[in-house]
Amino acid sequence: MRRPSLILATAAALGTAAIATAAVKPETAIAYRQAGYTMLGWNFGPMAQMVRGKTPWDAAEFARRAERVALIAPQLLEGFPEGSDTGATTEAKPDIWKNMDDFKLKMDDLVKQSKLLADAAKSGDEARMKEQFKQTAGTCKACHDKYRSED
Ligand code: ASC
Repeated sequence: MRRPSLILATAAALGTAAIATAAVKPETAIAYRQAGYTMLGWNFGPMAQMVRGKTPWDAAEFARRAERVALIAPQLLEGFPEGSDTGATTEAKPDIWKNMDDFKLKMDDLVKQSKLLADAAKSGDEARMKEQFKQTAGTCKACHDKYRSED
């Protein structure tokens, strides 16, 4: 096999498609994505505290949490299957499903910036980590502003 990476990529794409098309109850998808965002926030919060100087800077702790964020972010999109705009209490606006291409672009921004955050964290360069944290938080905010109904 001359192109193992292509074969792996194809297998991964098919796997994702299979997961996305499997019948999932709306309430199950809502619970899944809320769990994902809870875990994202669990890790993002302490990083924000460090960036804002509310807790002491700890590069190793920041890196550990950045790695987690980069792993969680790519798992969120599949928590928004068609029909999961209702079925349980959710802050996800119906606009998500009316603008799914745009929503996917915003989710992709989060995935990319989270990856860059984990990369920056490996460098140990504090200024770079803080700047990349702000870039990543900006992608959270961009999506929330448009697609999350917050009280
Ligand atoms: C957080 C958190 C978010 C984002 C967002 C960034 O720590 O819980 O939802 O950062 O506030 O603007």
